[in-house]
Amino acid sequence: MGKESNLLTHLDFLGVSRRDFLKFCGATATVLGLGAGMAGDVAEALASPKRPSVVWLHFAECTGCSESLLRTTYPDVASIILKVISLDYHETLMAAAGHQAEEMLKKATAKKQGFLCVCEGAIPTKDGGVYGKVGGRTMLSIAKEIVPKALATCCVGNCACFGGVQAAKPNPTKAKSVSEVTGVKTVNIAGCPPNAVNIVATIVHFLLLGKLPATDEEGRPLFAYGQTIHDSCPRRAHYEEGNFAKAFGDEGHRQGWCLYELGCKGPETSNNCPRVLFNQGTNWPIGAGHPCIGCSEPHFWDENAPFFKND
Ligand code: FSX
Ligand code: SF4
Ligand code: F3S
Repeated sequence: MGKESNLLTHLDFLGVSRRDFLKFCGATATVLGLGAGMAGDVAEALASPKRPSVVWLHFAECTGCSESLLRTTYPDVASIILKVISLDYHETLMAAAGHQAEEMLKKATAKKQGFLCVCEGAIPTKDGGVYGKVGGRTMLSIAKEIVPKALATCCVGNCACFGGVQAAKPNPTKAKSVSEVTGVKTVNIAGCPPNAVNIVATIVHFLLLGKLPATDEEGRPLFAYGQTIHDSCPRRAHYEEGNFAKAFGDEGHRQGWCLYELGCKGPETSNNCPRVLFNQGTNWPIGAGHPCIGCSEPHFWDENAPFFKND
């Protein structure tokens, strides 16, 4: 507990309360299926000075995945990620720029204890990758250099996992997933964007147990993607009873009936949205009356379009 107490004192100093931190650890343990009683173990894993650093690489994307992480305000995940997990390199969040940033990437990837690589975005491959560059280097060459050196790589968002919107037809830059480009098997936190809870839980799983979580055949962690949206949708009873909204804004839609006939892809989409919700547990797409578009499935932009039926 010594390390943990030091960490808690440090967090108090940084403005993250002890209560919030332990609540965060309990919530993360619960999402991982470990039980809230493991909160102390999660806290200890995060406090360990031996934990590997986390290097977050940006490729071609809308940065919605980082936004999803940072918009979680209770507990303040951003503070926890930045100040506890030690995100040693994140182009959007770090203060360093230019040569100083390049130096930080070199240092973070050369640490003795190794590093966990988190990738956001797909990688343009056409014409030697010239359609995506960071600091004058192609994303293609950065991915090929850094990803194979990592202890493990976690893809955040549909773009990094499967190509996402960048790879949608006609895919003018021939964008590909991190795994296709590097040949490295990645853990895929799918979604456009994915839920911050699942991103954090996967990173914590690695720091706590020294390995990435078990996955399905698409590389998605089973703790989050082991069930379909339809399996735990609160509108499921309406589906079973044949109560379907027929048009946006009609009586059935206003009464919270099933959105299947408006194009809902919940039955063939694996994700835990109905159980963990978004924005600090406020709501989720179907809760707001929007059909699931299947954003955690490979190639959903092409395969699930049109997203709505409203005739
Ligand atoms: Fe892709 Fe992430 Fe969609 Fe955007 O950066 S998964 S376009 S929400 O944000 O990569
Ligand atoms: Fe299934 Fe979608 Fe209907 Fe929910 S709204 S019960 S996920 S079809
Ligand atoms: Fe995406 Fe469907 Fe969840 S669209 S956010 S998987 S409800």
